[in-house]
Amino acid sequence: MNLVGTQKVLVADDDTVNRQVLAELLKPEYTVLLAKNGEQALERAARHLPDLILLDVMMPDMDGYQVLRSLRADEQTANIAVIFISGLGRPEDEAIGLKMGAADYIAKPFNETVVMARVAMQLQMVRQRRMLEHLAHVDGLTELANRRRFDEVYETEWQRSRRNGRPLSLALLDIDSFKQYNDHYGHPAGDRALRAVARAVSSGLRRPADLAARYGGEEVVLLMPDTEAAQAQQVVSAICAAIAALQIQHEASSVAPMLTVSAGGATLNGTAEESCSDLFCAADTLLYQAKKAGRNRVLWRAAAADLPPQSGAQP
Ligand code: GH3
Ligand code: MG
Repeated sequence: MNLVGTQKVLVADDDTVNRQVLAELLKPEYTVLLAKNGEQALERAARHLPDLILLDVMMPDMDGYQVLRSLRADEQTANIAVIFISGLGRPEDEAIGLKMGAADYIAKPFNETVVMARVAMQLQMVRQRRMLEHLAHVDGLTELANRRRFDEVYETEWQRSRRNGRPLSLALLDIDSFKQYNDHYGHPAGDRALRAVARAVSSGLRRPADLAARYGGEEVVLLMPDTEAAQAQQVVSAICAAIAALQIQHEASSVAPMLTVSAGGATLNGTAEESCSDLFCAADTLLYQAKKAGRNRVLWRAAAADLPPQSGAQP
């Protein structure tokens, strides 16, 4: 997500001079991409996902209105902000553009200072919207994804797995004797430990599509699309071992002298008749069993037979 760094502006205009003038104007502050017709605009928009498009209304073959409709029809480009730039200066034309969902409308011949001011304002709004979306999806303490984000992604990934028959692995990870940790070291130390655990979890994930979310107080859920049970179990075991290797002292633990975690996991075999809540419950049951069996271990349903029983650090 582009929360920091230079924002990208795509200028789509069939007139070479207009394109050049706008490009020169914007270049000192933004990364500028150019398109000379509607088709090119759509292609560049899909490829580069600009933050804003300055879109000429009158272009041969595909006009700006058609480009905007196509952008909105594609999930990937649907939310890109668009400012129409048009020689059609009548209020009715402006109204059409705005009704179609354009963020703004600038009449030609344009004033450079006004263009820059309007572009800056739209890009500021884009930044603010992204920041709000980001905050709505992230847990404030651990900076992992939050429960809401997990629910959204889980639903999508579960559907995808059903559609393409690929496996989907899910694990629940819970800190051992964390209540005692808080009681012994205090709540602020507990928060620091939780953040350290979250960092270890994030660094242990292998693929961009993997997701770690804070599910509850000291419980983290891991979602690994397109990952077989054996592979997922290895990833989770490595994460648990990495957490123990942090050597966060835990004198009050009945399990080990350092902070440890337990995990339960399950893999949806793409073709099996299983709902997403069944898969989640399976992982939860395995987590419960891992706790009951003494904690500091990973248990997996349908684990590959050739894997040895997994466990984290030994006391
Ligand atoms: P188990 O090994 O069975 O998981 O035992 P536990 O003590 O970890 O589990 P329990 O459910 O009894 O206690 C969870 C503790 O996690 C209690 C709660 O104070 C602590 N906790 C939950 N969220 C936070 C948090 O945000 N910060 C801190 N410091 N502690 C938290
Ligand atoms: Mg716990």
